[in-house]
Amino acid sequence: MNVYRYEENPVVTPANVKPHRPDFEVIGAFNAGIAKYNDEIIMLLRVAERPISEDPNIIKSPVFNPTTNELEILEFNVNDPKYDFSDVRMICESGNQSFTYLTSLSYLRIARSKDGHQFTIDETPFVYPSNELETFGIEDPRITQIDDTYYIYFSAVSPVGVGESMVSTKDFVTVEHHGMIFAPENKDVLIFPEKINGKYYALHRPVPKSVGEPEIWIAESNNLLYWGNHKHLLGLREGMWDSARMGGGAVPFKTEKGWLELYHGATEDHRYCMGAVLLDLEDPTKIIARSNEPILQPEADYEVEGFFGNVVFSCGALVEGDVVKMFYGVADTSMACAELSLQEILDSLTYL
Ligand code: MAN
Repeated sequence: MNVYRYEENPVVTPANVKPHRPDFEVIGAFNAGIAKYNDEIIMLLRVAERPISEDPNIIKSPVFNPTTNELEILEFNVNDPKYDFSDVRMICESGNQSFTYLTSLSYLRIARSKDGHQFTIDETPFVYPSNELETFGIEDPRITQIDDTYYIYFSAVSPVGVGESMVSTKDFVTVEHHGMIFAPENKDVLIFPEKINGKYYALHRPVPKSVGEPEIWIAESNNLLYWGNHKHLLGLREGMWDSARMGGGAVPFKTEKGWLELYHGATEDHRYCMGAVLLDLEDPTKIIARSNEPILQPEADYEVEGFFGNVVFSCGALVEGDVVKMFYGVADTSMACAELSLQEILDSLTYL
């Protein structure tokens, strides 16, 4: 697979983003949703910020309070045996794998570009936590354009779980909120850009607890808000690049051979790669072909090292003829872009 990584990579880094308040620092500008609006490429960044801590023994956790509309800053001592700080992304209770607090708060902010190489970043957040299901932040947006409306959906994180919420906009200025469309635990929703045989379709990734694995499902809807007829679509594969976790990545796009979905998979040691799956044009619940090898894996310095290294994670791509411009988050830190040939991706798949 020929992968052309932009010379400018990473195209956006935390240093390019001004914190939204003076006592905070930006630690991530990554996992961005992608759209074309007028003559611009909109990169809707997940910006992660944390309160600056003067004391290396104190970790501060920002939590949005929906009653006051303010952030509350909690403080933890790294020597407190009640808590486990071994995963930089979160604060867990000792002996418990699920997190109690996050070490940063994420919100969505717009970066704009004419050419996909040089971006300017808006001065203020675009979508910010605004309700009780978003108190720990909003993350990993995807954007599906249907006619003149852009549907933006993202992980909404709070103590009651991580679900997927949706807003929409026509101008990237005014936003309409539609509430939570997939209840916890669910992430990595991808809404197809058109109806197929009269129905909207979405990929989603529930995380079953008693039996089952975090795998990709597909659902249908008449109105984009209420989803049903859920089917299990794509499973983990032992010993392969997508053996431990997986989820949809970029919004699926139409090719002659089928709907192409660029999805992420990770191994037990949290190495995140991108691969592809081809779905039937007339019935996207049918799989035609799939990547046995990743089409993109963490190799460049900025992909291997960072806040959470060895991660390439795409939430959006633009397709122009044979060129797939895959924008992707690197190491939970910055944004990069790589160009791949659509034909090469299709040829690389293993047909079932
Ligand atoms: C995972 C990672 C983090 C994220 C939390 C909550 O641990 O994806 O980046 O903040 O989940 O969604």
